[in-house]
Order: sequence, then structure tokens, then C-alpha cells
Amino acid sequence: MKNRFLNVMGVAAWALLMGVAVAGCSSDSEPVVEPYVLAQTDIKVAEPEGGFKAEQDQLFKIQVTSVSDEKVSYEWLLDGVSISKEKNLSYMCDKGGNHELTLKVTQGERSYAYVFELFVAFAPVPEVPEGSSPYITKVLDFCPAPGQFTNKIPEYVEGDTREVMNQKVLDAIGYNRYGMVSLGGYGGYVVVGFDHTIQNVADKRDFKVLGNAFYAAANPNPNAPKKGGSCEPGVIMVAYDANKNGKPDADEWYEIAGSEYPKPTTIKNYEMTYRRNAADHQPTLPPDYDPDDMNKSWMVDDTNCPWTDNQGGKGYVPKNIFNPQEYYPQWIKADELKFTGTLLPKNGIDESGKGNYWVLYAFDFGYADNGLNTDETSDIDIDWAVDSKGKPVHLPGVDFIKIYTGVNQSCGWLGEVSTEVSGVTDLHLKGKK
Ligand SMILES: [Ca+2]
Ligand SMILES: [Ca+2]
Ligand SMILES: [Ca+2]
Ligand SMILES: [Ca+2]
Repeated sequence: MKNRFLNVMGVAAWALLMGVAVAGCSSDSEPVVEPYVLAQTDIKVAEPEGGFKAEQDQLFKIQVTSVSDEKVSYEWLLDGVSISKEKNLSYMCDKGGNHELTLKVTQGERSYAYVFELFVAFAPVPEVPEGSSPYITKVLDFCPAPGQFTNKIPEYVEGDTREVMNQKVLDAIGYNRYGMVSLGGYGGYVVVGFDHTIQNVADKRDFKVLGNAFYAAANPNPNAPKKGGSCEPGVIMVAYDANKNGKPDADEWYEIAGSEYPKPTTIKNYEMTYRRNAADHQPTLPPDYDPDDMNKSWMVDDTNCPWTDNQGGKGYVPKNIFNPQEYYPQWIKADELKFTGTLLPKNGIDESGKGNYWVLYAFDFGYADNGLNTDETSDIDIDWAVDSKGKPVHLPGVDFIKIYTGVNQSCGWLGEVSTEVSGVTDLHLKGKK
């Protein structure tokens, strides 16, 4: 490619000196001067270290220099969508976050692409109105996965619709009621909102997610790696209502990258599908069931609520004697429930080796129902929010929060790891930060 370019260049330079056409000169027609042949390196754009930076709804400009513009056309694309056909870009982006900016340069058959990073800072949030509540004021959606507390916390009563269940959740965890809801197994979630935008204050954690995690006083394992007890980590997602339509749109959600986010033991784009028990389902006991063995007698159905995942895994949500109700959320009409998200590593270990002493270990930071409510471990910094490529998005604030159970694990008689939520508080309004 390079040689060909040099050859063409050589001929072109010679042609220029001699004042004759290089090619396309057939018989006795007018001499045609071929244009300068553009090379990829002839286009220069000074991209600052870390990519271009702009502000939402503010004009930004990018200058292009080229050895030649002869028969050259330019096109700019933002995340693959054409936004300009000018050589020098002058554009106003209405969407904050990380974008991919591409400059396409075409000359005849030749076409070169230059890819740049563009970060658009979100417009600042308005001041928090006087009298705003530091607590949850709305429950937009509640969809727990099958679990031992599903249909129980909060209680499902026959005929309850999704709206009724959402209201029950608000009654439990809205405002400063500090009740509790359980999200069931992996993926089960709740989406909550506020009467104002929780501000992202620089260098400070901004909100707290309350759960019912606690650390065990005793642990049969004297060399336990970290704090453990009943920690049932839930992944936290945040949405800033950038388009001000009062809803969290699909492209407004970002994940809070907690301590496990960058680790290879964490699986991104995990998918797990649960099925409602078949109409003729019969409870099944495992082959080693023994009513006299306390480590086994808790089981009442080994084949309850089958699940599969996109990693080749499958299993059930074993039903225990303590919670013998239906585990599949009864107000959901569909017979299948599919959840997608980030899968955290299993955090439960049977430290007795006999199935009677499970310790659910805490992760370092960034999850719900993972640290004590009184600790900073349950406080979240909005600056931890990342986009689907793992890049920080620096949201100015948060209007909606989604919490879902992040672990897929059944821990014997203790049941599945299921995140509980008992409230969310704006730490700045609470005067804590
Ligand atoms: Ca912050
Ligand atoms: Ca929105
Ligand atoms: Ca739980
Ligand atoms: Ca819990």
C-alpha cells in the first residue's frame, strides 16, 4: 500500500514538474491533471489526551488540517450517525456521556476513517427545591425474582396487580418508614424515584441504600478473608433524567461500578431466565433427603422454579420448610422471567463444611444490602457510575435508582442470596455529607 502510494506520488510530482497529465490522457483530448492522491496520514486532527471534551447543548469545534482538499469530501459521525459534512466540525451535542466520534474522509475510491473519543459533560442540575424529601417518594417498578420471601415481603394478596405491588413497596420503603422488601434471587429488582435530583457532590458519597446486612459475631473459620455474616449484595444502577421526561429511559441508566466490577470473577451481560412451575408440578425431595438430619430436613421441594442462564448453567430455587409459599411472583402474568445484568461472584461459603453454618461475605464497596446501614460501606458515590463500556460518566445527579440482586447462589437451608432494600436516603439532604 505504502509503495503504491509512493509510486503514485512520484509520478504525480514528476507530472506536476513537467506540466503534463499523468493518466486519463487518451488520444488527442485535453490533458487531465489527476488530483493529489490523499494518504491517511495527510489528515491531521489534534485530539487532546483523553479525547475531546464538550458540554451538553454547547457548541464545540474541531479543526481539521489536510495536505489537500482536492476532490476530498468529509463526513462526521457521532456514535455512527451522520452529523455533519463540513471539514471542520461545529456541533452541539444534546446527550451527555461518552461518545465515539468518527471522521470519514473520502477521495474517489479512497476512504479513511479517524475515530476519536468525545466526552460530553451533562448540563448542571437545578438547585434542590426547599422542602425536598431525602427519601424515596416513588416506586416505578418492583419485579422480584423467585425467592423464599417473594410474595411474602411485601405480601401478595390474590388479585394484586403490578401497580398494587408497587404501592405496597412504596408503603414499605418510601419516605422514612424503613420497612423492607426482598428482591428474590438473581436479577429481581426495584426501581425507585425521588421528588428532586440527588446531587453528585464532588469527592463525596451522595446517597445511602439501606438493607438488612449484618456481620456474624462468630465464624467457625478463624482465618475468614473479610467481614461476613448476612451480606446479600445487590447491584445499583442510577439514571439521571437528562431529557426531563420524568422517566428513566433505557439509555439513561448507568451501573455503579462497585468493588467487584473490574474483576474477572464478575460476569457482564449475564442473562438468567426463571420459569413458573408447570401446572402439574409435584414437589420433589432430593435423593439424600433425611427428615432426621437438620442439614437436609429443611427441603420441601428440590425442583421449584427452574432456571437457565446464558453461561450454560441451570438449576432450581429450592423451597424450604420455613417459607413454603409460591416463589414465583404471582402478579406477573408471564410464565418466564428473564433478568439481565452484571453477575457478581458467589459470596456465600459453608464454613462448617456440613451445610449448617453459612457465611455470606461482604464486598468492599458499591453494593446494596452488603454493608451495615450505619457504615460508609452502604454509601454510594454517583461518580462511580459507568457506561456499558465501563467508562465513568460523571453524572451531575440522579433521579432514579434501580437495585437488583447481584448474586446467583443457593445457600442450603439459608436459601438463595436475595437482596433486601429498606430505603434510600439523599446524604446531602440528610446533612450527613
Ligand atoms: Ca459524589
Ligand atoms: Ca428520561
Ligand atoms: Ca435476603
Ligand atoms: Ca439481606
